Amino acid sequence: MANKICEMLDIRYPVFQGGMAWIADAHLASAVSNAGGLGIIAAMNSNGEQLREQIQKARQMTDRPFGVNLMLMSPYIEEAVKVVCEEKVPVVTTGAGNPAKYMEQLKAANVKVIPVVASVALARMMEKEGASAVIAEGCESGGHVGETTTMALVPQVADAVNIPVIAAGGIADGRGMAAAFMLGACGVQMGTAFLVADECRVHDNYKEKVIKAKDRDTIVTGKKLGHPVRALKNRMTRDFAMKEMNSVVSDDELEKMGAGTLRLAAVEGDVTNGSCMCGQIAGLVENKESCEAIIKRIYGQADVLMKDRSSLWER
Ligand code: TUI
Repeated sequence: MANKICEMLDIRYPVFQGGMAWIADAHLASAVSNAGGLGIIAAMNSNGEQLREQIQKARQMTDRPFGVNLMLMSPYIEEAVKVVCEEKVPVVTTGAGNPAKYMEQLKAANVKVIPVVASVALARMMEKEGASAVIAEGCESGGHVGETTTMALVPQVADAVNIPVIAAGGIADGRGMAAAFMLGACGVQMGTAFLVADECRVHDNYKEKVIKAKDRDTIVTGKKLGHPVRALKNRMTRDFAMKEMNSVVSDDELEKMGAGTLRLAAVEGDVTNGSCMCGQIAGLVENKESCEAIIKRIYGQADVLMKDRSSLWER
C-alpha cells in the first residue's frame, strides 16, 4: 500500500496510538508498533530519566519504530525534548500548545515532528516551521480538546497544508477510519480505542467505565481555566462543573481540584474522584482486544468500505 505516512515512518498501517498521559507507556507503545501501527509513549508524566527508561524499555520490546508525545504544558517539557533528541527517537507528536520553540532542536537531531493541531492557523504555522505532518484533532477526543469537530476540522486542515494530515477524535472503527480518508486524511490517531487494549495498563476500573460508557457519557470541564478537558462523567466532573459555574470559586481552587485526578483514575483506579479522560466514541468501544486485533479489525473494516465506496449509497 502506497500510503504517505506509512512510507514516511516505515509503519505498516496508518494508525497512531494517542499519547495518553499516565497511560501510554512502553508496554502499550511497543504492542501497537509490533502490530504495525505507530505506538507512542506519553512523556507528560515523566521526568527526563523516567522517559529515557520508557524509551529504552520499548526498544527492548519492539524493533519497529515508535514515537514520543510531548505534552507542551508538562513541567518536564525541556528535559523531555533533550532526552528524545539524545535517544534519537524517530518521531514525536506534540499536544496542548505550539511546539515552535522546540522545532529547531528536534529537527537538528533528525526527529520528525508531528504536532496535534486544533485549528487551520496552527496547522499552517507548523507546516512553515518544518513539521513532517500534522494531527488534526477534533473536540470529540478525550483529554485536552479544541473547539472544532473532526468532521469540520480535518477537511479544512487538509486543504490548508501540503504535508500529510492524520485525523483524530471520534475514531474507533473502520467506518471512522474510512471517513477520515474521505475527509482528506491519510491516517488516523486513536486513544479511546486503545484504552481498553489488553496491553494497556490503565487500571481495570477505568477500562470497565469506558466499556460501559454510552454516547453522552463524557463532559468537557476546565474551559474557564483555558484548558478544556473531556472525561467520562462522574462525581469529580459534576463537582468540577458546578464549581466552574460558581463565580465565587477561584481559578486557583479549580486548578487544585483537578491536579492529580488523571493519575488517581488511571493508576489508582478511583473512577469516582479521578478524571477518566476519554473520547465521545467510548459508546462504540465494547470489547477488550489485543492491539493487533484492534488495528487489523479497524483496517480490515475500512478496507472493505474503501474498496467499494458505492456501498455507502445503499444504506
Ligand atoms: O494534548 C492533548 N490531550 C491531552 S494532554 C492531557 S494531560 C492534561 N492533564 C491535565 C489537564 C490538562 C491536560 C490530556 N489530554 N491533545 C492534543 C491537543 N492539542 N488537543 C488540542 C490541542 C491544541 C489546542 C490548542 C493544540 C494547540 C492549541 O493551540 C496552541 C496555540 O498556541 O495556538
